Amino acid sequence: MGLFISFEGVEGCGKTTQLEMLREHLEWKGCQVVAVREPGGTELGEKIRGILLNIDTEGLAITPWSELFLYAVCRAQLVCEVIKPALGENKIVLCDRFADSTVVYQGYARGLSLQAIADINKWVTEGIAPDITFIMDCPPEVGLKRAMARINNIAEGKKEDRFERENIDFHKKVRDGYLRLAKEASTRIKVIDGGRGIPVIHKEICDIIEKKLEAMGKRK
Ligand code: T5A
Repeated sequence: MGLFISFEGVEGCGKTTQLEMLREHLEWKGCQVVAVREPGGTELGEKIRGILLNIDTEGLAITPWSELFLYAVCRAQLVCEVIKPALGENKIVLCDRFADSTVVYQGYARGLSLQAIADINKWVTEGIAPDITFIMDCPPEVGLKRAMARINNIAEGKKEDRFERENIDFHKKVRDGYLRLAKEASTRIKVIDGGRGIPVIHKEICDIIEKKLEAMGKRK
């Protein structure tokens, strides 16, 4: 089997930046890499992503349980269509958010049943879990500031998404939820200080992955 790595954290914590840098590094080393994001990564998932994140669908009044199941649909499709086959072909899968996001956002922050979320995740992931998860940890205020600065810088018409509009208490619950998960699964989850410069964080992540690949006897 290949290697499954997920990136998690609060809005604007820098996980997409680090995932792309790791992808480039691994491809430069000659590894076969598949990079995907949640929600999304499949045709169906990208369509549902539009519903879940687009501020223009606010009028739909998506309930917390509906939200949970929409994320679950995206995950089921992504696992079956992309992640499982890629791991079966011995590839390295980099995933921008995965099941932990549902535990933290819909569980700890929205307050839905953690047991129900665990059960749903078990079904839709077909038992596949990341080998390593990087939580890019930073105060939500820092992440939201970065996310807003990016919105102000790019294409006209790009707006904040439904989650970026949540109040600061919601985002604090998300961060606390991640740190709690990290304590519960300390072997799999690596908490990375995301408040530092981009290159320093990249080096720390590469060092961890190099060690993992060495241990797996896959160093190229
Ligand atoms: N969600 C998702 C759920 O509620 N349940 C679920 O089950 C799942 C899967 C996804 C949303 O869906 C929710 C969580 C999310 O709210 P999204 O658009 O994918 O929405 O949003 P995010 O995952 O939060 O991704 P973002 O793109 O907003 O943020 P990232 O990936 O954390 O940050 P990144 O790398 O894009 O960087 C943001 C900005 O900061 C700069 C970058 O250059 C960029 O401009 N930056 C830094 N600046 C200074 N120092 C650093 N170290 C920096 N790193 C990056």
